[in-house]
Parts: sequence; structure tokens; C-alpha cells
Amino acid sequence: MTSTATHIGNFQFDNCLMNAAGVRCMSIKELEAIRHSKAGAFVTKTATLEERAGNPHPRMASTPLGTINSMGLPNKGFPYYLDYLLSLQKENADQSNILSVVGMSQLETHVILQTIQNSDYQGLVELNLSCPNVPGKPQIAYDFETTEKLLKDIFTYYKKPLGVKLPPYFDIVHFDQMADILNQFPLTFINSVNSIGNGLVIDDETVVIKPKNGFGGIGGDYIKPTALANVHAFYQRLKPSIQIIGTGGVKSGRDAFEHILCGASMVQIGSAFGYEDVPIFERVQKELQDIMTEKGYQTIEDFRGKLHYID
Ligand code: YRO
Repeated sequence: MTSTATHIGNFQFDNCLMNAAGVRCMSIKELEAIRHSKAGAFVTKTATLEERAGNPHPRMASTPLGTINSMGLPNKGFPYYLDYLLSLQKENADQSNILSVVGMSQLETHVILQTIQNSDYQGLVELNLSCPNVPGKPQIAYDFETTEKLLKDIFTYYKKPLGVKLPPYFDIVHFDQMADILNQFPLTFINSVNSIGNGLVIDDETVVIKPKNGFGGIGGDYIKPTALANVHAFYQRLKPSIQIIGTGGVKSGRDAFEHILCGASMVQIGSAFGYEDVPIFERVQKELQDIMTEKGYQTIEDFRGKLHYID
């Protein structure tokens, strides 16, 4: 009998498959649907301090190969998600989940994380480093000095298990530089990758989403090779105490298998979860188990990170 069970830090999960932040995870109703599915956990839509409506519609579109979005961080405000997770914690729900957060400024990020630190919340938190920084500068995760300073400041007061959600990187030196920064901190995990930023999809002669004159983050089939490269690059470089959640281009058991081969301890499904809804977790789990059975693997630790190279 094969198992897709895993752990992140001290948290155990029956299934290594879960949703990716942003897809069908904004309301308690959506989160409850994931919680009662075969997913091993849920992550919330990244929450800001205050509720946000997000960008004008249409702000997400699909193509045969994936998705483009410029949602603009619509969410119900961080207290909505914290209160919900605290209520689950109180009733001893048999599973841990992930609270995704980001501030609209570094100060707001500190206010959110200080509030979590001072609360009874004992679960995992993911900080979305694709966060807005000062205008004219790139997102935090593409600004290495700012990332280092932000994490330094956070870990002066934050003592609970924390991970960061990273955008994809495309240069070996950037893998080296970001890993050197991350290795300085007691992070529990990284989640690699967020959408590939600022793509453009055109239908006939017109863009397909309204915000940013059509520019948006790309997900789905387009991004699997980039996601796998990022997962494996960080697996090769991070200290073993920082685990990896693999996200990007997962719609089958084979895709999840490849993320785990690259080093992922947990695997998230974004675009394809959007298309298929909660039945996808059982389908992909079954497909992954069939591959494991055929190869004689009983747990994901039997092959995690064991990608083969050519001599
Ligand atoms: O537009 C979003 O809410 C969004 N879409 C993504 O594909 N990834 C994200 O991290 C977010 C939220 C963060 C931001 C892009 C709006 C700064």
C-alpha cells in the first residue's frame, strides 16, 4: 500500500497534495470544500490587513495551456482568515493548514505578523514575497537587499513556523543569491513558484484581461519546466531544515511525481484546481500512487529529491 503522506516542519499531512494560494480559497465556504476533500491541507488566498475588492473584471482568463491573472489581491482581510483558523484550531480539527499573508507595505507586513505572533495561532504561515514594494522598484522577492532586510526584521520578533512564497527565478546567479539569503533564517519552508509575472495573452486583436492593459501572471502548463527548475535549484542550495512546497504546472500524478523528484515535500495545484475543483485532489493522488506502485515506492521519501542526472 502506497502513502502520499508528508510533513512540513512538525505538521503532518495525510496527502502531499493541496491547493495553491489564490485559486478557490477566498471564502470560508471554499476553504471548507478543500478541507472536506482529499487534499492534505488548504492554503488561504493571500490576505492583506484590510479587505480588498481587487481589480476590475475580467481579471483572469484561461487558454488551452494555462491561465493569466491580474486579480489584484482580492481577499476578505487577514482577521477573517485568522479567526477561521483559530476556530478550527479550537475544535481540534484533525489537520493543519496554511495562512497566506502579505502587507501592502513592509510596515503592514510587520503589523500582520506581529498580530499572528501575539495570537494563539500555532499553524503554518506563508508570507507572499511577490508583494508590492515602493513604486519604481520590483516586487520584494526580485529585490534581494530588501528581501534580506525584511526577513531580518521579521525574525527579530517572529518565533512561529514561517515560510515564504517565491516567484520564479531565471538565472543561476539569482538562485545562488536568493538561497544565500534564505539560508540565513530559521524558515520552515519555501513555496516555489508563484505565477510567471507579466505575461500577455491575446485573443484575435485584443488582450483577454482588463487590468494592466492585459499583463498578468501566467500559470498552468506554460510554467511546469520553470517551476521544476526552481524547486530543484532551491533543493540543491537550501539547508535541509528549509523544506520545499512545489507549485506550478501540476495537473496530473506525473506532474506531482516530478515536483517531488525535484525535492518538493508538498505539492500545490493552482490553475488545474480552478478547472476541476476539489475532485482533482483524489484524482491526482490516485495517479501519483499508481506511479509509485509501479516503481515500488511506498512513501514519497523513497524518491523525493532523487532526480537522476545524465553522468
Ligand atoms: O493578482 C493577484 O492577486 C495575485 N496573482 C498571482 O498570480 N500571484 C499573486 O501572488 C497575487 C497576489 C499578489 C500581487 C501579484 C497582487 C502583488
